Amino acid sequence: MSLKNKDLAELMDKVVKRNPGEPEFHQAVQEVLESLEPVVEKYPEYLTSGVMDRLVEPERILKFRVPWVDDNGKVQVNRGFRIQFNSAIGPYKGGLRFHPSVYEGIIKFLGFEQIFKNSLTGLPIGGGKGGSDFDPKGKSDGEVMRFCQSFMTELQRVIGADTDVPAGDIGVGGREIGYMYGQYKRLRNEYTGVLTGKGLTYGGSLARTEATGYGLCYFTEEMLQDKGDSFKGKTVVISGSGNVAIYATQKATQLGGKVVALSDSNGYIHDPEGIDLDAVKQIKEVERKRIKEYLNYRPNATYTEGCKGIWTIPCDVALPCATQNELDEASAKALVANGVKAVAEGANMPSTPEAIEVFQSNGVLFGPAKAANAGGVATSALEMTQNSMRLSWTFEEVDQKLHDIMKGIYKNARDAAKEFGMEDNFVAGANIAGFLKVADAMKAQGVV
Ligand code: NDP
Ligand code: 2IT
Repeated sequence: MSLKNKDLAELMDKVVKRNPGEPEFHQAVQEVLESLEPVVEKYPEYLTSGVMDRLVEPERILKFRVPWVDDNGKVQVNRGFRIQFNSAIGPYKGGLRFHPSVYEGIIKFLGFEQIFKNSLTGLPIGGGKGGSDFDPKGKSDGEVMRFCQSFMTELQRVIGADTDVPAGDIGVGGREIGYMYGQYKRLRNEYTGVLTGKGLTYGGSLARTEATGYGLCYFTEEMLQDKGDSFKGKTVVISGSGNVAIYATQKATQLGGKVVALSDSNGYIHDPEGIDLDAVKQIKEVERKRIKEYLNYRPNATYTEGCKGIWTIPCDVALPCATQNELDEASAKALVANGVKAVAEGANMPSTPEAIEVFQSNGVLFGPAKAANAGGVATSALEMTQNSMRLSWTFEEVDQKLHDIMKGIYKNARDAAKEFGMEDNFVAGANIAGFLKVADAMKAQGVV
C-alpha cells in the first residue's frame, strides 16, 4: 500500500534513502505511517511541529566491538548495538537480541516498534533495543559468560536504571541477563535495576518469565470475548519454542485451548493430542536441544523439517512466536482456508504486510505485536517499580496487574481504531493509541 498523504509519502522516501539496506526498518515505519494518515489529516500540528520527522530518527545509536576468547583460546569478534530510539515518555526500555541475523536494520525496526508498544502499556518507558550478531547456539556456558562480560563492558557506558534499561529477547534469557548484571555491578559498583528479567534471587520479578506468553493469551482472549467467543475448545498452533512460545502454550491451555504444534528454526512438531509442555521445557529450557527431540517423549507426534509448514496445520487460533516475517501471504491464505478465527503476534513483526492484508480482508481477528506482546515489557516496567521500592510483589499480584494492562491495551487499541473510522483494525488502533501519547510528550518538550 502506498501513502496518500504527500508529507508522509515524502517522509517515507527520506527514511528509505537515509537507511539504505534496512528493509525491516522500512517495513515497520511504512506500517505506522499508513496508520497515522487519518491522524495527521485531523491534527496537522504533528507534521508542522516536526514530531513525525523526529520520530523516525533514533536519538542515539551505539555500535561497538565485542571481543572474547573461545574455549580453544581463539579470539572471536562480534558486533554489538544499542539504539536509544525515543525517550519522550520515559527511560529507554527494550530487549537485547543475540542472533547471527542481527544487524543495524533489525535493531532499528525493533527499537522503533518498541516506542509505540511501551507507550501502549500506559507505563513511563521510552523505546530502545540492542543486541549482537553473536550466536549462543552450541556455545559453552563459559563462552556465553565471556561474551556477555565483554558486551556489558561497552554497553555499561550508556545504560542506567534511570537512563536505559535493557532486558531479554531472542537468544537472551535468564542466563545471559545474570552474566551481564554481574559484570555491570562489578564495573559500576552499583546495585540498581539496570536490567530486567533478572533472577529471583537478585531483584527479578515473579511472572516476568511468563509475562509475554501470558499477556499474549490475555490479549487474544479479550479480542475473542469481544466477539462472544473464547479460547475454550479451540485448536491452537504456536510457532517457536522459546520463552514466548512456551508460556503462550501454558496459558492457552489453562484458558481451555488445545495447542497442537510448536517449532524451532529447523522444523515443527505436530501433536494432535495436545503438546506435553513439560517435555518441551525439559528439551528447550534445561537441555537446550532441538524441538525434534520431542518425539522421544511422544512417539505418536510427527516432526517435519522446515518451519514454514507449521501454518498448514488446521487451527482456530494461530500465535506466531518465533521471529520477523515468519508468516507470509501463502501461509496466511493456508490459515484462512483452514478456518482460522484469530491470529495474535507474540513475536515482533512476524506477519508480512501481505499476510496481514489477507487476515484483515477475510474477517480474521488480528492482534498486532505492539499490542499483543506488550505484556513482557509491561512486566519489565513492573520489575523496575519493585526495584525502585526495594519491595517485591507476589506472583498473583504481578499477574493481576499484567492481566489488567493487557485488557487496557486491547480497549485502547479498539477504541482508537473506532474513533478514526477503522473499526476492528487493531493494527491501526495500536499504532494510533501508542503514537498519540508519545507525540504529545514530544510536542510539549519542544524541539529536542
Ligand atoms: P527465544 O530465544 O527464547 O526463542 C526464539 C524461538 O524462535 C526459538 O524457538 C527459535 O528457534 C525461533 N527462532 C528464532 N529465530 C528464528 C528464525 N530466524 N527462524 C525460525 N525460527 C526462529 O526468544 P523469545 O521467545 O524471547 O522471542 C521470540 C519472539 O518474541 C521474538 O520475535 C521476540 O522479539 C519477541 N518478544 C519477546 C519478548 C520477551 O519478553 N522475551 C517480549 C516481546 C516480544 P531456534 O532455537 O531454532 O533458533
Ligand atoms: O520485544 C520486547 O518487548 C522485549 N523483548 C521485551 C523488552 C523488555 O524490556 O522487557
